[in-house]
Amino acid sequence: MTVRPYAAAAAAGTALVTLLSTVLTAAPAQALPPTTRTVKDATEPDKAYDITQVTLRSAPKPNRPAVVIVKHARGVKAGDAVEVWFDLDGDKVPDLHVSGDAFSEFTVRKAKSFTKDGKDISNKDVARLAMAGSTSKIRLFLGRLGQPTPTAFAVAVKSSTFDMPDSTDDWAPATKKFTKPVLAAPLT
Ligand SMILES: [Ca+2]
Ligand SMILES: [Ca+2]
Repeated sequence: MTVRPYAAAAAAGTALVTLLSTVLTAAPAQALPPTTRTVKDATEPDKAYDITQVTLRSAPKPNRPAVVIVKHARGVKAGDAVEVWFDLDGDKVPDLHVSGDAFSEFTVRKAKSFTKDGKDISNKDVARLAMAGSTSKIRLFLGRLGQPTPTAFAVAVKSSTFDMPDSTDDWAPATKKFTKPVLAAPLT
């Protein structure tokens, strides 16, 4: 009888191999997102808090965060603000909205669209925003969102400065548009 667990494991292993080969065979048609992606944004002196680059990076391990690095053309000043929307299911509609002001608190909310937020989930510690120097860094713990954990994410980033007209807002990659996705974490 002692062989049974091994037989079961072997059967499960065969099933996994079958599944993997199915996935791998299907891969060329639907390539997996990469683990990192960098989007350059135009240098625009007429923007209040100009974004010049956005980098998305997968979590290196399940307990580590995925990271979004936003580069700005100058150092952060009081009154600057950054907002990041995340698309977690590839439908190009925001699911999560992180917003923060320089030298102040940030807020994490579920999102329904670029203009409508849902529940405030700041206390779940799903995302953290830090604005320092000429960099805004967002760390993303997607495992804390509950099941199923998203397999990939894309971002839309907006920068602005208090008391400046909307026309000086900067968006990356473009107004209310998402980057292409990266994996939330490497597939193992
Ligand atoms: Ca820009
Ligand atoms: Ca979505």
